[in-house]
Amino acid sequence: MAGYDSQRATSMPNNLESFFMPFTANRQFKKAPRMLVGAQDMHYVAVDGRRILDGTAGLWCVNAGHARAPIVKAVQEQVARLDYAPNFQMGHPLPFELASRLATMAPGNLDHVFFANSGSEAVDTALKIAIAYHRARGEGHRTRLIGRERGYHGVGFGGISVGGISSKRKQFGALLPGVDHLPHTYSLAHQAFTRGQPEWGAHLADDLERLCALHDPSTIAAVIVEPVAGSTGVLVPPRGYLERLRQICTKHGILLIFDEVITGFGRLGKGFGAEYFGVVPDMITCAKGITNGTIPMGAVLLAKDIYDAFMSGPENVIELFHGYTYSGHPVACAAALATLDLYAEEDLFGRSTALHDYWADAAHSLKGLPHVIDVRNLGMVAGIELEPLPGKPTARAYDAFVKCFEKGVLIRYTADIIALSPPLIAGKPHIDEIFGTLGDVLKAAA
Ligand code: PXG
Repeated sequence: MAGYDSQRATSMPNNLESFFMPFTANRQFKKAPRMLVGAQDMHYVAVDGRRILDGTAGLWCVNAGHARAPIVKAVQEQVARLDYAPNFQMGHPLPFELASRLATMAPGNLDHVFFANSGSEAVDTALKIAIAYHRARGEGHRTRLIGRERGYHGVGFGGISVGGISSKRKQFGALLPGVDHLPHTYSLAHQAFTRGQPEWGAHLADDLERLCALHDPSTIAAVIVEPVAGSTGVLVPPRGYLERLRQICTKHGILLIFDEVITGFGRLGKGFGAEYFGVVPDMITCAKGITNGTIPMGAVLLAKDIYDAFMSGPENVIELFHGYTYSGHPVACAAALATLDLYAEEDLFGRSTALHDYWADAAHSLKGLPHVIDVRNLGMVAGIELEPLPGKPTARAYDAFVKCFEKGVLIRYTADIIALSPPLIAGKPHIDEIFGTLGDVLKAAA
């Protein structure tokens, strides 16, 4: 019988072979699978019935906690009312509603929104808009894109080209031409065990002046950075760094794009990192927490003057030849609107801000445990860097990840860095359990 088979959704599949899993060691996983079959609030349920405390909000996305009733209801009602409608030369009410809600939340004059379905699509959209914007203003020579070493901007060709993590680029050929990179902002020597923003490193933004001198600023369309680099292992921007990038971009007519796929929607206690840092970019890319991870969605928030630059020429001509079948999908919009309501009704950004100090204390309590060479934190994010096992990079962090999972806590690792970012509904007991379990695992592994 066609329909939803709950047995199928909650039992171990007979065949694990066909699914080519993303960003996964497929053979290793399939020998010892970690299978999740349910979730509620702060916990996952594994296939063997164990509850697993979610220390990572899924993949940095379930900011309001799992399976929240108002979001579930909104999705169910919308899919039954209007499952799909195109937004090409047509429309339905929800993306208009959602765009104006996001415009109200966004800092400065970022008051227009282009919808995509993921962070990767949001990034490629923003890069394309940057180049097309300059062209629309008669500056078609501005085509270069500047990213940053250790930056992560998803997996599209644009995103991996401006991205700066070698493992995510090297399998894929020559990438986009005309791209350069700023240095990353991390120094173990100068920043180890800093609480919050490091004092050292604002001068690294001046490298943008060097790239301007090298390429001529009139060839540069945009600079894209994550306000806090997440995926590479939680690099917190030095004090004054983002401000300086903003100044240099403004001076040279270069658009500044903040990739807020992780820092958006409360991760730092504000709607966007831009608000937290008090630096307004020209565009913000976001995804993940926009729908609490329930339905795929990404978005680009852009300044009014960027939108206005496209609104010239005959009114019957399409202004931007870009978009996705699912840009502004009705079910994703319903999920996003319910999510934004929930964030506001429960004051989740404010409530989690009240725990930022507690979170920082808990994270930094790991200092001194075996092989912990750095702890970094900001908002409801922490990175714990481990000394790599000689000749076996990533083994130590992977081992901690597996052991924590066995003990009922989900953590995330990249290289030898553990990244933690629980749902914003986390309370002190959850924070204690996350760091307590991780601490026990690190001690036992010594
Ligand atoms: N930009 C940033 C800053 C991201 O963090 C993307 C773009 C791409 O989003 P999509 O939705 O296309 O995946 C991301 C995604 C990790 C991890 O473990 C981080 C991401 C994805 C998966 C794992 O840190 N970030």
